[in-house]
Amino acid sequence: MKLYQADLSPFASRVRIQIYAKQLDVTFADPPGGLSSDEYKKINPTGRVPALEVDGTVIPESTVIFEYLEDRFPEPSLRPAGVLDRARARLLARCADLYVLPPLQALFGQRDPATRDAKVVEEKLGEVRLAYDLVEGFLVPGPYAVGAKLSIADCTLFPISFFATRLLPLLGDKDPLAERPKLSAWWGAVLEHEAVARVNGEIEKALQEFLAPGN
Ligand SMILES: N[C@@H](CCC(=O)N[C@@H](CS)C(=O)NCC(=O)O)C(=O)O
Repeated sequence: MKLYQADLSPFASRVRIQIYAKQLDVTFADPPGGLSSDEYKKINPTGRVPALEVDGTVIPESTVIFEYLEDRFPEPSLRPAGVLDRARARLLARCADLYVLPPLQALFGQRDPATRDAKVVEEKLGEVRLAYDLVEGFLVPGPYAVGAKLSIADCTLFPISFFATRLLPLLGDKDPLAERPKLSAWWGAVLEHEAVARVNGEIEKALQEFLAPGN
């Protein structure tokens, strides 16, 4: 199997955590011609990463890839044991995608003080705070997001929260995890997981390269 991906992508990062946690034999590739290029769209019509190539078939969309890998390689399982906990894990992942990530992406576009729009920053910071209040409320006693095992909730929330913890202080706001007790405890625990720690290092390195002068 081959995963078209980018280390900085929160969508690709959730799948890398899963691949490392399950110790799957997957090679990683940059999208040929770049994201959204005609060349890459011939392989993956969405032009986005991640996309998983399996025996000549390409599966786009991180959540679809995640579920495919769970179905095909059930052990070790990243699905909580009970059906209610599975719903809780999917709910947290969905909250992260639907409510935390969009305002964060808008804020990422505001990182340069020279072109920053204070009104947009204030509005989007408010949306991020509300979204993390939701997540804090839905977190289940850990150490992971839903109980004692890594799940789609951790894999989705971790890379998104990496950006939140970096970006909000840059914009003069508080780290949104530090001021929420359940999220703060979760962050400390999830970073101890080997697969998460590995992806943490990969995103950090990719971010430094992205932010390097002249890039
Ligand atoms: N819903 C998609 C989103 C993937 C996505 O937007 N990835 C970004 C990188 S973080 C991308 O490939 N963007 C390319 C573009 O917008 O041209 C998923 O979950 O995989």
